[in-house]
Amino acid sequence: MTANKERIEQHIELLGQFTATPGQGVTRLTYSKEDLQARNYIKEKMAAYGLQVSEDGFGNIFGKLEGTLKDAPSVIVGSHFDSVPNGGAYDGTAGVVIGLEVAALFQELQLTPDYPLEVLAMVEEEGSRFGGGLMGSRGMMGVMIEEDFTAVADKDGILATDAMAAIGLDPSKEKIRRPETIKAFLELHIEQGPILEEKGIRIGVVEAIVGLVQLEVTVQGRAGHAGTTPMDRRSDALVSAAQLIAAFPQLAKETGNGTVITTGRLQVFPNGANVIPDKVVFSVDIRAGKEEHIQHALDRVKELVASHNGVDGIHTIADQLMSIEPKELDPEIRGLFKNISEELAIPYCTMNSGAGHDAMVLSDFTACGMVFVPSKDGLSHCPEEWSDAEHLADGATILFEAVKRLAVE
Ligand code: HGY
Ligand code: MN
Ligand code: MN
Repeated sequence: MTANKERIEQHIELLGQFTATPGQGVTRLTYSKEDLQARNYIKEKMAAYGLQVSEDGFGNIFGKLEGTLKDAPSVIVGSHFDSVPNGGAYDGTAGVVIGLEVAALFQELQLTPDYPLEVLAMVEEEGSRFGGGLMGSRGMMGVMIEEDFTAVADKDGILATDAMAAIGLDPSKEKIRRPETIKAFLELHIEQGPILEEKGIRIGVVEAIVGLVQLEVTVQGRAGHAGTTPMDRRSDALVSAAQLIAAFPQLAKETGNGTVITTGRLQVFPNGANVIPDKVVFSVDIRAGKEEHIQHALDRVKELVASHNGVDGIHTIADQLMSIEPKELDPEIRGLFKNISEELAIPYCTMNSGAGHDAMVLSDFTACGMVFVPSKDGLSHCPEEWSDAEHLADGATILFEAVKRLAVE
């Protein structure tokens, strides 16, 4: 049985319309109007494919196809459905759509699994609204505790729990997913890099995912008049922040081993053209394949930030928002994906992921596997993000076969 390319393409296209920035990529922030539109679409399709639909206390969406075995753990297929600002239509969404496609294939074949199948659409993987990232998966697996969640707010001070209620979600619902209720978690994702396309290969079987640390650095200076304040009497927060950020690429290079450091978000206060910046807040995202390299780069970043503290009236703080160590994915599931690809004569290669994924969180609690499909020109986290529906259909067929072998005795 092969997946339905047209059905996949249609889901991607329709979900891509739920964006706050039409014509400028997909901006779908967690618990926003666009979240609600996508949520309703996903729930409607889950129901249409015969799944029992539910949402947890974070707003993660579950669609369950009961199995013949009572109270047996589920094989879960899914990903996230939030986005980065002005992102693409495939990051996360493709994995949710493939979950829907697997459910549709079970329905078409009137196939009842022995272990339940669940399709999962998770919230706030990107951290675009509430910072950190992997919130839906960390929440449901209890990695982020209740009181931390109730304190979570966006940059406008809107609490996550209030934002949930504003779109009709109930934060008091059950939050924790007990690990013993999960047999395996499978995630299809776009590669978000150039390797598969350059190799001319359709499927990547992911072996490991880099670890990452996210910091928020605050540089506190003193506001002043741009015209009347002599240069030697300034505590300019933006000059200090700029010097720090400009030093990160060299730090990453010195750490080596593929270590990357990125500042993607920066806020200047009060942000007036004729005002010496009083305060700057910026993000630092550090990644590497080995924990020791992440730690080395993190130590160097913290040292550098601290070196500006107390100099010329500048004060600096580095807050750690989230960290997750590198993760190896389940060898048996990797082997399953390889065998199925060979049986179906679908060219594949093994590879590591430079992007973070919800599977990193779940892999501490259950067997996890990921399959990548090529990203055109290796682009992602931008409106140009695109993957071929043929490749997505290949991925769906592989995941469908894998679910059958994991869930049907
Ligand atoms: O940042 C990442 O790697 C993922 O897109 N959240
Ligand atoms: Mn992403
Ligand atoms: Mn993603």
